[in-house]
Amino acid sequence: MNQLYNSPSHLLRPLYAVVLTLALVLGSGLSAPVLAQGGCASCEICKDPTRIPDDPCYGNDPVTEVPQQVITPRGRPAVITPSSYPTQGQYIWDHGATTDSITVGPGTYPFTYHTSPGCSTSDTVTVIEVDVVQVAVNVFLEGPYNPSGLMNDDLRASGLLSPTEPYTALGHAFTAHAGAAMDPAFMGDNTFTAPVDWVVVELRDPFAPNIIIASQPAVLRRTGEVVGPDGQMLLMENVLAGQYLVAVLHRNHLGIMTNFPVMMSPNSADPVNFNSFTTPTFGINAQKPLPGGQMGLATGDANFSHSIDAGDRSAAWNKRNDQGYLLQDVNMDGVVNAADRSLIWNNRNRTQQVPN
Ligand SMILES: [Ca+2]
Ligand SMILES: [Ca+2]
Repeated sequence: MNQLYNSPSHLLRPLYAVVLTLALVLGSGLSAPVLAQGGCASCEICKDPTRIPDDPCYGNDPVTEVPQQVITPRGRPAVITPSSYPTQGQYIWDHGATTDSITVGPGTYPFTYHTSPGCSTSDTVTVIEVDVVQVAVNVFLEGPYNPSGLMNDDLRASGLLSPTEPYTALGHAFTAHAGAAMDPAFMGDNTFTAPVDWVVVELRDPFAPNIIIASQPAVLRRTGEVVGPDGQMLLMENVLAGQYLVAVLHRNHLGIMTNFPVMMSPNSADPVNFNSFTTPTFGINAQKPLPGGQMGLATGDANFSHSIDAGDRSAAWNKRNDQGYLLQDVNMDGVVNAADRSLIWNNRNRTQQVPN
């Protein structure tokens, strides 16, 4: 008994006592599993010290993290890869797979994650198919446009770029992915493909251009390429293959829309190059010529009202010298100053040509 009381790990004492009592009460026939799992000596192996650092015996359950629901384009299997702690266990899926990662179609997939000695935890993933179409759009923003042919990414480089889409907070309603967050690896891209800002992409009815079929947040790269928040090809959800008008909106530039229907399907999309002066756009004088023969969205809508007027100049004046991710920073360099007010003045009286 002296040895036990002198143990440096005095936290173990009560559990040893429980184990000893259980062993005496249950006898040899039932005791083995309880003894194997009941003490800290074993559950220490299973518990996750980074999550429950103060609990000396969190329990026998390993921790797994997996999305409850995975949405996949129709006809394309989803790859499901749970993460787990500790990592040296084994996945056993109810449908028979024993690999960590599974590639499956729509359905419900329960699994159990086992670690030694006899610790396990269970969870379920549901895979749902949705109809998607690919969207391939290129567009430049006048504000951050650099005559080199790329847009500047000062907001990202200064750590000011919003990690989540800003449009829901501005009152814009999306049909999918409201509140989307940018993939951290994509946000860390500091090359010529780095993210510049969030945009809104809409698909509209070619016979009724004011009717929005789909609206999702997307991200603009320095090259002008519009991609999903994960940096991959933009997929618009709950849309059947067909022809749609394509619109791109931005929080402080005037949005733009094609003047022709664009064919798109789950596996392909006709590219829309808004940065080319040969691409017809809806309305009159919808874009601005930029240096180097490119076209771009006109900047200066400092209050997201879809027109540029005295209200924008006042907004920028009222925020002068403020730094941050701000509507009034219409050249998107991270600060509101005279350069922004000058751009707003130059584009005064312009109105967005995308129909309401
Ligand atoms: Ca405005
Ligand atoms: Ca600025």
